[in-house]
Amino acid sequence: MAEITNTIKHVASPLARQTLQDGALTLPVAGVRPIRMLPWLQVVKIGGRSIMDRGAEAILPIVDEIRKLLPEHRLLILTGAGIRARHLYGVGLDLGLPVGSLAPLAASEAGQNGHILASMLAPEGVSYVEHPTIASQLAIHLQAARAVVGSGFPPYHHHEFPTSRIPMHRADTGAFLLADALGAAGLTIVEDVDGVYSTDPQGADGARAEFLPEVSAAELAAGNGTLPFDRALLDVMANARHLERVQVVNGLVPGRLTAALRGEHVGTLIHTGAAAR
Ligand code: GWN
Ligand code: ATP
Repeated sequence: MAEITNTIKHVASPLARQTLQDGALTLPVAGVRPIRMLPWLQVVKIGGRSIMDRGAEAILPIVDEIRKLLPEHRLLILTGAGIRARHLYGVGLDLGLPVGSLAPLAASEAGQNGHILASMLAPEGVSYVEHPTIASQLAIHLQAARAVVGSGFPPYHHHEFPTSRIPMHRADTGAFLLADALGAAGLTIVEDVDGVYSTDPQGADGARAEFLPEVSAAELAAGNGTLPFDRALLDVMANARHLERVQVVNGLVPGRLTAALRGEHVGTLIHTGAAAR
């Protein structure tokens, strides 16, 4: 309802008379927990380099596992970009392309992996859905099918942060942003290692890598070692609204994804900032 004050016409709103820059003023209105839009949804991120790039040897068993999972869960499966994006970064950086030009090019490789995975699951009624469809028509697609596949990359494009010359918001970050925004039941990140270790188990110091069955995003952020996912994911996890934890599992071991979706602890559980809220 409109009201007249000092000849200025205001629209009644709890935020009408204050700056949006002051967090203390907006907190009573903006600090409440958002609704869970798709509380029954399980989001699964499939590694581009760790799973898709291995071809049939890794993709066929995971397709078989997902096929068997469909009666139990409704899934949003998001793919990473893999080796083609790494080649693209190499060529693009050599030419001096800015990060905002590299981001959509790399994103399209994540999309290609999604198209491949969706084709393999097509007999089960699974399709690739485009970013705009994920944004506004996911619910109806998941009423028609038990699962859909999409690109894990967030569509930042030319708005990608210039913090690094390699796009910092890649498929792991994109998958978490979506899962948390949708209020999904969970996010499982599928890799080619059993979970998160103290150091890269496949790196030069691999022999002394210790497995971390459970860790917080804050603890990982405090270190500066390598991770099996985008470092930007830790910043996003710190501000999570719904997802209290994420599990990183080994997709090369049959049954791990199935167990994780059933709530079993079979990889590394990472606790987010939402757990403390
Ligand atoms: O092209 O594989 O969506 O779902 O980030 O933008 O670079 O686009 O620039 O709906 O909008 O290549 O064309 O491509 O992967 O992202 O898509 O086939 O505008 O369905 O047209 O936000 O798929 O693609 O790469 O995801 O990650 O046409 Mo692709 Mo991706 Mo398709 Mo999508 Mo980007 Mo669209 Mo988009 Mo672009
Ligand atoms: P994308 O989807 O972006 O293509 P991906 O998620 O499939 O990529 P990587 O980004 O290569 O794959 O991440 C997985 C790799 O990270 C593992 O194969 C492992 O060797 C490496 N890694 C680095 N640091 C760690 C760590 N601390 N713990 C576990 N693995 C690590």
